[in-house]
Amino acid sequence: MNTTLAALQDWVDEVAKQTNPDRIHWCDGSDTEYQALIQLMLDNGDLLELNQETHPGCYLHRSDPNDVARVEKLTFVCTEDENVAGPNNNWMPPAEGHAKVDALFDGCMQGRTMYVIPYCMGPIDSPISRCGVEISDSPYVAANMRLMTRMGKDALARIEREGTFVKAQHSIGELDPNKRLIMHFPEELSIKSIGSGYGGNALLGKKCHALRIGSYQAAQEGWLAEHMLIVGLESPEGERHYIAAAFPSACGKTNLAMLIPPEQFPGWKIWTVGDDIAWMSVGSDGRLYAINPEAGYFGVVPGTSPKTNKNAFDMIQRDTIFTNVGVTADNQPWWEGHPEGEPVTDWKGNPYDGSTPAAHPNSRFTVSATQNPCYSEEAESAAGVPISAIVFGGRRRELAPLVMEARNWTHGVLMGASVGSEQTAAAEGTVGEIRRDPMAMKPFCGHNFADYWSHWLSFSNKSSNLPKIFHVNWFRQDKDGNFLWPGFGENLRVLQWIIGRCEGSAAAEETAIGNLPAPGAINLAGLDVADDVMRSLTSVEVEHWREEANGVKRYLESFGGRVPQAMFDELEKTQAALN
Ligand code: OXD
Ligand code: MN
Repeated sequence: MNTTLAALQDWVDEVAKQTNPDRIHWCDGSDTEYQALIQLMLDNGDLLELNQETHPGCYLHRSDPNDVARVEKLTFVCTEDENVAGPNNNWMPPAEGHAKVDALFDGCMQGRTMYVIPYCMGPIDSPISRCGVEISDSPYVAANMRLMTRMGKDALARIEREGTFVKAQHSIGELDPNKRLIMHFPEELSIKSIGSGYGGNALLGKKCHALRIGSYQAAQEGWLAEHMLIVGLESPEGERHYIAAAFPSACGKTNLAMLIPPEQFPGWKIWTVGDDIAWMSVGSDGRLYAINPEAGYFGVVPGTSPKTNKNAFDMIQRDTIFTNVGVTADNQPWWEGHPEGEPVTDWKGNPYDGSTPAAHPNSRFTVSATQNPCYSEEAESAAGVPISAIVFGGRRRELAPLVMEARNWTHGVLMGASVGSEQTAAAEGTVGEIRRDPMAMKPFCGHNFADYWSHWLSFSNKSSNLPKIFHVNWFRQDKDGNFLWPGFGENLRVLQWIIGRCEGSAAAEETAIGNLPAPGAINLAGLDVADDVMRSLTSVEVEHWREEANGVKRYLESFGGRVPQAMFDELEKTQAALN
């Protein structure tokens, strides 16, 4: 017996019987174990050692070239009633889902070690945290889970105490896209994923548990599981506000979570609590409190430089697993946007000839959050951090202003539900196409969006002390494709206005689509943004917004009768004001 919890031991025995591994290893989460996993992967070729003088503790993993992103078309939510999964998910009845995926799992671990990986999503002693156990035949997954979650014996002890855990079964299978399935069974709190070793498909604590299973469970239990960073902003006077912000994948969440204040903001400090996921729950004072269920970052590498994100750049100089970057002649990691060196080998291991990027556009770093220079100790707080503002955003070259504030909670939920964004490389699909991505949860909401919105709306009955809701867009472009707003650290100017709105000190103008910054209300000191550019960033193009409102209405209607009427009523207010 490796655990006192019979339900866990029985499940592990069952999976072992089905998959037939040579060995079973129960992960304890120790440093010795991590080093042994690294050594094993160096020996078997899963990892390559990078230059240990310049990058101590850094390694490179090269994926199968057919396995470099999440695959939404192979991702399913299996619920008894199709309407529970909703039109936003690929659906299968649970019995069929199990049968299909189990056929692939049969005997798949022969010749391999099966890792049993107990993990806790969130601080070990937080009531908001939830646990799971991942079973995987990939040492890469075991090592990454050690960086990304609280993994090992403390998690196991909590699981044994509570008696409940999410069952997360994974195998890389044959890494064959035709034999790949990522199945979620929210009603059973279980996940079965096979055929991929890519982070979002294989590190099951992250998207599969913390978001898909999490969002379903949160709706049952009265909390929120969201695709949001959590950042703390400290003013020179020492006052801290925490903001939770949702952006679609690869839209700069990690950058915003660890931004460096512009030099015109002396004394301001930024604290990162999380860069991708927030679990939030109403506290006894009626405020919304957030924890980051993760303990590490699985961030997009290309573009990371001292100019764009010095904190991230510094953080990944040591003890980092790189996936699918290029390497230089002296074996340093290299990617597009790296400030120095040049690649000699691309992410596939071929000689670099400049015809295609050296690093895959979705190449990633995995690193412990504690290496972040602005890591907040509050990330370990059992109570979580109080959220002052919720921010939604997308990547839109037109239409959406730099920032707007929702009229009230219901309008904020509608704003979140209306998020549209250009597709990025984080998932398979056509990069650049606009798609609706409500609350940046399109790929991650584990149940019907209509029910998810109802759940969001229900929070206005739980408290009158909720955060204000905003929408931002860092990605507006002119006709020639130049960005209108400098972004990166300068985004603090917008966050400062948001905090000012929460405190009642920043000026705004009411418009049909929400409250926009009054002229001069955003601090532009030392920034070279022309007046007319600022005007177009903070004005409402009425005709275009009328079309947008019609598009949002059609989108909401596509979810049928389950959509709460309050969403349509709120949209009508916007439409009436636009007319
Ligand atoms: C991620 C994603 O990896 O959103 O965080 O794809
Ligand atoms: Mn993400």
